Amino acid sequence: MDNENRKCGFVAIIGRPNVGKSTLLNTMLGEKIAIVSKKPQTTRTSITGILTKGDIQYIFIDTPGIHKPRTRLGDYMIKSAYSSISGADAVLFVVEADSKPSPTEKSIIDRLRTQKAPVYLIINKIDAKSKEKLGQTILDYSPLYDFADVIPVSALKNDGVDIILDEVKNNFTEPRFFFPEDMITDQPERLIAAEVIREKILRLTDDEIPHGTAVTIEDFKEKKDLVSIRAEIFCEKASHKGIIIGKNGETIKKIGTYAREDLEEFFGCRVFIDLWVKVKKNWRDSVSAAKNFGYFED
Ligand SMILES: Nc1nc2c(ncn2[C@@H]2O[C@H](COP(=O)(O)OP(=O)(O)OP(=O)(O)O)[C@@H](O)[C@H]2O)c(=O)[nH]1
Ligand SMILES: [Mg+2]
Repeated sequence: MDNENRKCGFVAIIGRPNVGKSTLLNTMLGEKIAIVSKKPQTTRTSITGILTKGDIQYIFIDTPGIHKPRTRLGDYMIKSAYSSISGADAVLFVVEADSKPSPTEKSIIDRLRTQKAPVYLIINKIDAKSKEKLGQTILDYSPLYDFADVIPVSALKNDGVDIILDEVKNNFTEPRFFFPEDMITDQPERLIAAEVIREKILRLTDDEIPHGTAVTIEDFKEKKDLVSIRAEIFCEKASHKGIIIGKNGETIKKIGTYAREDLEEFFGCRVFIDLWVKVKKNWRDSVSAAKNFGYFED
């Protein structure tokens, strides 16, 4: 094999919550590794997605949306997002096609000034916004930073996303691959299972509950053609527990069924999921509890 022309590079994806960063990552990879929801602050940790195309290996870092943190978990999410910019070969700054730059976006831009990697302004959700709004967004953002390029896309409809791949690779200098060619993420399978279950909770319950939810995998067994998972869902209040379980256990049943369907596709085999719901008050502000859920590093 001729490895001479190989190049790889790190690409950080950053932006306010809910602009479509994780959707963009999944679309670029052609595979769903990051959970997505209508609710802001879906992504909690930085997630690595790997795409190898011919001689080029892209290592994407999807980050939690930048917001004003109100809990220790929130603090950790912001730290995690910003730390993935350092060392990146390129940064994708994702905004929506109809948004005026908010104070959050301006603070992200200030942060970007302190680093050297080229920043691409990715204007997402063009499928849902008018051309005028897109034009206005370009006018609003362009003066704020010396962007390497401005790329309008629809992450959802896979429109314009190839342009990102074509452009960012020009910044790659590392003459090798960091990961095996068939690897798509460095996330352990257990973590993916926990995240998929958390995504279904976000989808099936109302606003208040999801942010106080964590999922741990207590048992993960791989047999011949079956993955057997026992997971615990932690919520902050007894009333939340009732909502997650639902009338006659209907909600928890759906959470399990939808998660199983996704994970069967991801693992390529049958999956069995056993779900338990527990209450743990204020875990988002407790360092020890949040550490247990895998959110803080030491
Ligand atoms: N119409 C439209 N919706 C999109 C597009 N990309 C993402 N969305 C939707 O926007 C919502 C948020 O998407 P996510 O990918 O979870 O956003 P995120 O930026 O990762 O959010 P956080 O993890 O909370 O920071 C979801 O409902 C997506 O389906 C797009 O190109 N067009
Ligand atoms: Mg996300």
